[in-house]
Amino acid sequence: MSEIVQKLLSGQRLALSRLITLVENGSDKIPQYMSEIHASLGHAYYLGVTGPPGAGKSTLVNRLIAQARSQNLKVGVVAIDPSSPFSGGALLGDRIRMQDHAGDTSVFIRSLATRGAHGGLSRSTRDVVRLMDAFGMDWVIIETVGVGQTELDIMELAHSTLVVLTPESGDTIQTMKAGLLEVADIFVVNKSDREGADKIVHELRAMIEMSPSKKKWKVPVLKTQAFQNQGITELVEVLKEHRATWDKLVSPESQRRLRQAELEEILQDRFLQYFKEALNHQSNLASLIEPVLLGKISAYEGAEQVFQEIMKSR
Ligand SMILES: Nc1nc2c(ncn2[C@@H]2O[C@H](COP(=O)(O)OP(=O)(O)OP(=O)(O)O)[C@@H](O)[C@H]2O)c(=O)[nH]1
Ligand SMILES: [Mg+2]
Repeated sequence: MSEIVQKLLSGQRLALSRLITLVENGSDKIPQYMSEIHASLGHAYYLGVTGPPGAGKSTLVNRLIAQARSQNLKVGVVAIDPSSPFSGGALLGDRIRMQDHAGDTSVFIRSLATRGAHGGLSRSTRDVVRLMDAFGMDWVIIETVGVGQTELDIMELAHSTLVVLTPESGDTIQTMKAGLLEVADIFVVNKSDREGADKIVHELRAMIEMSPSKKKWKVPVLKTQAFQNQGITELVEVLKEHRATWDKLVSPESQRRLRQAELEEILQDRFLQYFKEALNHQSNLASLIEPVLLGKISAYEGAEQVFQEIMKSR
């Protein structure tokens, strides 16, 4: 086993930090490291927190960290901004309002920058979350901004997903209906000190009632005021309940599907990488794609010829 992974498994923060940087930079060592930590996974509770910009997600996460710490649990946080994958960590730093826990060695907060990471944001996030799990975190919280497809993909990773909305989120709810229902295990209407909170709560409950979901879990809708620490203990209770029922909610088939999807994604990348390397070394491949680059034949035709050529030469 690599030295850095040994250090990670023995709880050294510097190793965790370095490994996350390697994920961000798309290091070719990562597949090996992920394989090495595989047997150490499965301890942590993965909690996804998503919702529109400024809804109060980080403030809420800050409160959740405090709750977890009061039970002496170790917490890792990954904050992601899919809308600006090239912004790096600096800008993201501003988004994080979890400074209360900056000096706590049982809390590790990291904004995820994804410069050059292959396989996209959801893969990098998955790897970072697993590193935190292997490190020994009891909770790993994943904060993403937005409620689009990227967030949905990322949230597949979580045991429980919180969708944080505010009294101003009426339009989001109307336009995102199906997506929100698909992703949310729990709705939180934060900033409930503001006018219109009850209206949003009713809208969400009506939407949940009407959805033909076969879920064994009735999605709760809670009100919070994260900045005042209101509604947080209730939220933690609901999270515990969801976690406790999780085994019954998630079928082995859906777990298999997720793993298969991950496998296919990795294989797809491997094949693409193989093709790109082959292109550099085999001039016959370069001449096969030239007509595509010139626009003379379709990309389909060129791809088929390349595929046949690669298969033949193996
Ligand atoms: N009125 C009110 N303001 C709140 C509440 N919770 C958080 N805020 C404020 O809302 C603003 C945004 O909070 P954040 O926690 O940064 O929100 P966020 O969803 O993480 O924001 P992004 O990560 O930038 O999308 C801050 O000024 C908070 O102080 C609340 O319950 N009521
Ligand atoms: Mg935030």
